[in-house]
Amino acid sequence: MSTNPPFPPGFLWGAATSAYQIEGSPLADGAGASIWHGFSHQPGAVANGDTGDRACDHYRRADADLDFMAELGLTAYRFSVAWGRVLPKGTGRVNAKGLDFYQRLVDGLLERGIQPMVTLYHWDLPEALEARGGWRNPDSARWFANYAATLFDALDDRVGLWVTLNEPWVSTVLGHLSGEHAPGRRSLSEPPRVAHHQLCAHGEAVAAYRELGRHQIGISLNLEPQQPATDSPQDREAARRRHHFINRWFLDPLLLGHYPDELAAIFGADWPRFPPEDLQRIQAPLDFLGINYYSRGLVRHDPTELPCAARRIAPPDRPCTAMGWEVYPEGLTETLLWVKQRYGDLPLYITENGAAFDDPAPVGNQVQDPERVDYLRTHLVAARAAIAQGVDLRGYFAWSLLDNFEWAEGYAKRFGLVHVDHITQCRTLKASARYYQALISEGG
Ligand code: IFM
Repeated sequence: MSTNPPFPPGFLWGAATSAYQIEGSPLADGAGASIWHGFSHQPGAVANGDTGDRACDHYRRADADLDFMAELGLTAYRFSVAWGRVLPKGTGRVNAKGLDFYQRLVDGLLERGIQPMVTLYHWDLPEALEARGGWRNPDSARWFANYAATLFDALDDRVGLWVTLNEPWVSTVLGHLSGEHAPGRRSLSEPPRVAHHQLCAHGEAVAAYRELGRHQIGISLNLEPQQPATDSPQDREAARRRHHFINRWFLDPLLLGHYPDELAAIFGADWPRFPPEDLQRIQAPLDFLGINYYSRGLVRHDPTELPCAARRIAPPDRPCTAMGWEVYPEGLTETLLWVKQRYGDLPLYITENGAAFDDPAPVGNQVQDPERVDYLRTHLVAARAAIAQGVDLRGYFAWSLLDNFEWAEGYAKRFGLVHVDHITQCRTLKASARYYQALISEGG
């Protein structure tokens, strides 16, 4: 039995989702298409040819899903807004019907005593903006801040927690370097600018929030400790490079006001000189930091794997999820402590943590997913260990509420607490949902 103290009073017990992954009906009620709509319709872009056209049909079943959240006893729910539902062209005219969907969602949460945490951008840039250069265009910062202001105006009277961007590292690297995600670009020179413009967009949105908003705003980043696969100096160096690339690329400018010098070495001639006034905007004080934690990186030196010459490998003889990611709960404690030690005492939320497993089909209204129960349990123990060592952790959001559209993997990978039959749309609470429900009811 653990001797760590319990979770602090007011700790948020949440689950998270994102718009394109669950909503379906991507063009309904006047919404403008997103880059993920276009990308997923390209042959071969997504496993099995899956698209978000139906997803979990949440756009039409939100009320029923709200009831599931209430049944689980969630005290918070993190969802994202589809930019193109609110501004079909990305800028300009507001689509009242799209905005209304989120108004009703927020009201439905509050009626059930669930606090909304709203993410403004979870990778679904309007296609109309991609046609204008997307995140490669420096104007994207202004586009985003105007969109953010529309939502602050409409919802800040009821929304207490805002997240500007979700995992900008992923949308930069998978979207513009490896091409595995929308908009499917493969370039070594674009990512530094794409990342910088997303950071400027974040900074401008925070500035807009300080004028218009009354609550709290932060950003969610994917973080993972990087460890060498062997003791060789080459692998140790590779792990260090990957650490700068993944963990410091966004955090250093956000919290220290400059990029790590190592990035210039990693990107070489592709690393631009950025205006100092941009870095000032990016460093706008945050109310909290959201951490998305899944695994660690076990790293091998590999000169073919650019830009870091480092490859993440699947560890032999260690449990892995269906994504091939090692189950490594101690990395969550390490990550939380590293953030505290390097960047100081910022309030933190775990805005995503969870695992895909090949769950069995429901039998008699039950889905047995013991590996996910264990994953949640061990990661919550790891979170509690960090709290015991002084980390100001304010909440935990399981990824994900529902089995959903796992980007390039389509529907094959299931992360949900709630099983979704993607043909009938029938929902079934998994054993992990029951576990989480019991845990919440006992205050953790
Ligand atoms: O499904 C994603 C989510 O959209 C962002 N964070 C990681 C999850 C699992 O891959």
